[in-house]
Amino acid sequence: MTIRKTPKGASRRAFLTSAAAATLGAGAARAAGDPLITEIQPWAQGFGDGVDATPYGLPIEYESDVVRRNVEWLTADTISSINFTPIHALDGTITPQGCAFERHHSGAIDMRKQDYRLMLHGMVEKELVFTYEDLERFPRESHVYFCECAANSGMEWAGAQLNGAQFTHGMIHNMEYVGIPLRTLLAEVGVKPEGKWLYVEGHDASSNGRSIPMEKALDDVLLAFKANGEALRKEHGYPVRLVVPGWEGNMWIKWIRRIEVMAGPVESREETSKYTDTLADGTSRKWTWVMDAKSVITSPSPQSPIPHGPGPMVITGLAWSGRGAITRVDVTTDGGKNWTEARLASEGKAKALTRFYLDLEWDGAEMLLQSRAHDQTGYVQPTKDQLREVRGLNSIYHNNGIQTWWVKADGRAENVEIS
Ligand SMILES: Nc1nc2c(c(=O)[nH]1)N[C@H]1C(S)=C(S)[C@@H](COP(=O)(O)O)O[C@H]1N2
Ligand SMILES: [Mo]
Repeated sequence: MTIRKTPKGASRRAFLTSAAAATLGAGAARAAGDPLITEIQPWAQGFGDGVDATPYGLPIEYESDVVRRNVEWLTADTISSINFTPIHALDGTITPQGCAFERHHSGAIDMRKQDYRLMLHGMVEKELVFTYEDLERFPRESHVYFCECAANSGMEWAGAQLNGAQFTHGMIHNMEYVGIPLRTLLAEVGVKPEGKWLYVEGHDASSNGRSIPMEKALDDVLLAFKANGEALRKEHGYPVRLVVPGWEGNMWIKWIRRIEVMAGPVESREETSKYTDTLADGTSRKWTWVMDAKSVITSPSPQSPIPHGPGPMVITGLAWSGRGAITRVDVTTDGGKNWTEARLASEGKAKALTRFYLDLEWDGAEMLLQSRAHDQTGYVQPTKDQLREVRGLNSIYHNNGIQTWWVKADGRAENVEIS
């Protein structure tokens, strides 16, 4: 077995300092003589903050490294750019909006609900413009869905590159949305028989226009205005965004401005020169909408080393599929020779993140950690080499290959590939 390490160079600079700063091999504190046990601490000798101190709370200062981060060399400016969810430091499945990755083509715009308008037009019986208040009067639904940018793991096609699950897999978030099924609004305007596609655009300067086939629009697409119980954050499309479950993030139009019913697709920039997959023979495949099953171990990982010696430890990660629910996740500690079925924290939900755990008695030896997702269609997450056989080396988008972390005896982990 060959281990291919992350190349030293520009990309290595993205490696977070939290890994280096972590204390390795520390033992559990003992009660006898531990002042934290035997002495009354300052926080027990006075009062804490009153309920008026924090009208809207932020994470405690000791968690201040759990933030979105950028990869500076990736984009020329921060206006048309992306940042990454700190998945290495989160647990459970819901991504707090405050640290959920952002992707903008012309920056996050500032818009008041009063100024919001949504136009439905084209091949419809009656063209209509809706205000935010209008939208609030339609029956609502609530669903948890992941949103993954098609470029997630895109920097890893040519080999192990970025040292951290945040950077290799952090173009993803998973939120509980409240919104109106798009089919409800389409029924309101009345789609003419020749209307087979939608063209959807945002209010931002980029507009990020995309074509969506009518079957998907009538199936599970939502016009969402709440995420994780509160209003969408500005970065995620306040006041209204499109939620296109299981499909690539680019189609999840933020600050949605208009929906045009059309006979065919527009073939806009975002679905021709971008978000297509260049195959081994140099041709490009378009309409790769569904995000195939994928998983990653979030801890241990390069930004989340094992902070203790041999003994009990928790391996954990995330799995998801745009085709339905995750039914099983396997974990290997020896680079794929032996696989153990991980424990799903709760039953997989369709098109939503699933948390998995493997509770391990670690012998202290180095490990080649991988996870492999299975979804309800029977699809099994491929290795990176299996993907390359079909896709070649010139792809950017839709990389759902199996990730390897090389965990050393001192608990540190590195992004590698094995063959
Ligand atoms: N209006 C508009 N919608 C947009 C974009 C944009 O730049 N403008 N970016 C798209 C892309 S490429 C992705 S991956 C998702 C990201 O959603 P997020 O910023 O909430 O993470 O939004 C999509 N919707
Ligand atoms: Mo994206």
